[in-house]
Amino acid sequence: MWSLFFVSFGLLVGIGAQPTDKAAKQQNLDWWKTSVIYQIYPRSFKDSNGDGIGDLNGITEKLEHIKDAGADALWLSPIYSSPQKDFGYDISNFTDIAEEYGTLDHFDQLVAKAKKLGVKVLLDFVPNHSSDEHEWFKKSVKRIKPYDEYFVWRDGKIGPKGERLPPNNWLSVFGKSAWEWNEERKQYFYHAFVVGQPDLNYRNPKLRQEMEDVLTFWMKRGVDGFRVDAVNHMFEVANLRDEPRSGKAVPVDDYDFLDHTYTRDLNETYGVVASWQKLLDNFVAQHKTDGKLMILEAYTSIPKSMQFYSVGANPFNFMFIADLNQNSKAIDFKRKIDDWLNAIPEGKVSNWVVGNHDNHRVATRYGEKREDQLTLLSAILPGITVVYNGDEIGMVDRPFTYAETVDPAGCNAGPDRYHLKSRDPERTPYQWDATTSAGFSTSTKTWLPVHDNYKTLNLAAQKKDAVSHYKLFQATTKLKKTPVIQKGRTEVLLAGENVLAVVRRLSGQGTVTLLINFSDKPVKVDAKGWLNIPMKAQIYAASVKSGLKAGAQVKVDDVTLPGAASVILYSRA
Ligand SMILES: *[C@@H]1O[C@H](CO)[C@@H](O)[C@H](O)[C@H]1NC(C)=O
Ligand SMILES: *[C@@H]1O[C@H](CO)[C@@H](O)[C@H](O)[C@H]1NC(C)=O
Ligand SMILES: CC(=O)N[C@H]1CO[C@H](CO)[C@@H](O)[C@@H]1O
Ligand SMILES: [Ca+2]
Ligand SMILES: [Ca+2]
Repeated sequence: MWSLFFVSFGLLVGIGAQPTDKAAKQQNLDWWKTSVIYQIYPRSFKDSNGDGIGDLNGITEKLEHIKDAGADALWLSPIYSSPQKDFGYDISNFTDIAEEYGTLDHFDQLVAKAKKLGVKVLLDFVPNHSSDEHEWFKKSVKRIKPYDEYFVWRDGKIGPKGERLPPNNWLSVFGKSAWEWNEERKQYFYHAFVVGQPDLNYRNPKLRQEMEDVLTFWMKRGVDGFRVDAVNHMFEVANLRDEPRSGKAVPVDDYDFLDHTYTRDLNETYGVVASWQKLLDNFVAQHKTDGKLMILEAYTSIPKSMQFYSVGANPFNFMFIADLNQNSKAIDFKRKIDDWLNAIPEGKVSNWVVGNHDNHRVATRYGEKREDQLTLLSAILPGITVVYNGDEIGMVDRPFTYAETVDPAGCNAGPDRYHLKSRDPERTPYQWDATTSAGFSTSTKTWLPVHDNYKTLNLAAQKKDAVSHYKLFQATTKLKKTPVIQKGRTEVLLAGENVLAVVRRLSGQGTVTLLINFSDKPVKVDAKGWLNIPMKAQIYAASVKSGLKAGAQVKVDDVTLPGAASVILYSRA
């Protein structure tokens, strides 16, 4: 049924999908418009040499999987030289590879194979901070010019008893003061994240030039763009004002104790982002390459996100992580999606982040019954889908004890609260098959333990099963390549109190409709009456636990949706 259906559906793929003008064909300037970006967490993806840690050669070995899943691009979480205090987000050389991950040659081989497969490669760019083991920081400590000004240094305050105190009350994202005393320089340095991640000083023009050179270095090595880490943390106010209390009931050294009005979302950020975008665009113009994508991580409000579009960049849309969850109702989804789509400036591309390495896995956040909901929703909505490795097979969080915890966010929170902060549960090794360490490593000792459900939950098994999360994922990536999804009109509607509907229509190309049942009980939907979609429709794809079969004909004015089910219908008209 599946393959038959794909044959007929496949006929539609490609109609109108070819760029008409010749120049656009040679230089694909906005290849990301309806793409699927697949995030790889290198430490946990594939270990090629049996040391229990994922590496570049492991990724290269498995690149066909990205292609097979139907993703257009991969984004690598940091692979740079690093003492790994924050697992790669503490970088000691922005233009070299971490020893345990491989070498620049291995990187070049990875990029070459990806290009051959037609998969774009995005890197994680981490501008806010370096590692305290970076040469710049070592020189900054010694006040060697020009490095002395590369970081955010301040004198301490003198307390009532003559004791030394940090310059102000600012807190680190991972808890406790954001200031660390340096005995050699006799000053405090600011670190928004862990102590080993001193913040870079973007008020220094030389530092800004260095970071632009980093972007150019990687573009010359063939990367297709960057995912920019923690961009809204780039600037802090120069006058170091204390931040106000949030009023939240959390410990005084918890990040959420304060409102971060002076250390986040400063408007100087947009100027720097604009200069990077220009650098990328100039590179593309000069070297006649495909477009370079810059996509920004900023957990912030819609207006502040939209401001990034106005300087030519793309902000991540985190609504499925930050604003919505398994308790949200159909109307909550509709409102949030409408807010975002209505705010996006004309001609800009939206994106939908399903999961990442900083948040619980989507299958855990949304629960067993609803775990496919976001796969279908992100596929039908216009724009880019961003998925985290393992989500395509429905991997779930692994519970950790405090003793097993290695993530600094968890360790800093202590034994009573680590489970609220730790990101280890969503970072366990990828489950390839039922062999040793889930096929991730030949070693039984891996940097994080493998989830013990790997014998049944793994990619190899899901490729064999007639119905699986993986098969469903593949169906949705195919769907994204159809003209109706690439160009069709979008309507986000309710079809009764508990049913969210997304309808995409393109004249002559058909109608694609997603229905999500937000109640756990079956509901009957008159999709004809509520949504005015054509009477003749079939099921294109449905959530795994729904029991609905792809290819089955549907009576559109009388659809029965099983409890918690999500289903995509396709009509030719
Ligand atoms: C970083 O690595 C590069 C190799 O790409 C090397 O040439 C350079 O000297 C290193 N820089 C620092 C500051 O250690
Ligand atoms: C940032 O905001 C301040 C105060 O609102 C304003 O004076 C300044 O011009 C703004 N800077 C930029 C780069 O927009
Ligand atoms: C989603 C994401 O990549 N978050 C990162 C933000 O930055 C901090 C510090 O670099 C990392 O710890 C997070 O993983
Ligand atoms: Ca390894
Ligand atoms: Ca900063």
